[in-house]
Amino acid sequence: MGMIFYDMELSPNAKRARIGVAETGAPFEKRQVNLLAGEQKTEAYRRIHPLGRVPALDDDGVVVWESGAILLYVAEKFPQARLVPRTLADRGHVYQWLTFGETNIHAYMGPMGFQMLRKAPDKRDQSILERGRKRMPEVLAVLDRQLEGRDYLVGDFSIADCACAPWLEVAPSLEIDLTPYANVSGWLARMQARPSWSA
Ligand SMILES: N[C@@H](CCC(=O)N[C@@H](CS)C(=O)NCC(=O)O)C(=O)O
Repeated sequence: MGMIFYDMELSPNAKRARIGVAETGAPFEKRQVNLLAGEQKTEAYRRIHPLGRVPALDDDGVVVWESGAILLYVAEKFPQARLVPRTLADRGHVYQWLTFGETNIHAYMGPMGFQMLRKAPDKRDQSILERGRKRMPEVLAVLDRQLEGRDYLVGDFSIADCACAPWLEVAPSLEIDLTPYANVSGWLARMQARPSWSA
């Protein structure tokens, strides 16, 4: 059966995991889950992901969901892809940025994306949008400092980059300006140039 990746083309969370899966070079089948039609909430799909979300990975019956967990899973399953560094110190830093992608980037941008993309303008919760726009400059400044003199977050490309970059691609549509963060913009362009970005 191989790997089946439950996906949604436009979802930054799905993209975080999809990049890592694609970087392994192993074949995988993408199955689109139509979030706008509510397919994620069907009984059948909840047997894959009990919360009814994307992404999820089914690797020959081993089902893993949460994009960070999928990234860690494929990094361990395909060591030849070198998705995590060799030294424990560097791996510690990769795990730090992997978690940062969830607890800082997705934590603000995920709820903003939901308001902007899924709700009519007059139904949007402005407090969620304001909170994100207030907090993201600090998050971006931290990323920008980390990327000073580095091509990727922990030196070589790793799952940390997969976890952090996809949400930033949609920053302009959430009225978050990336132009003050030149290192972040350069790194995002490097990520977008990798074949896995459009896998
Ligand atoms: N922390 C989860 C977040 C997953 C998530 O929120 N996915 C969104 C798409 S970006 C989703 O499936 N939403 C559908 C819904 O909640 O109905 C991860 O990183 O996998």
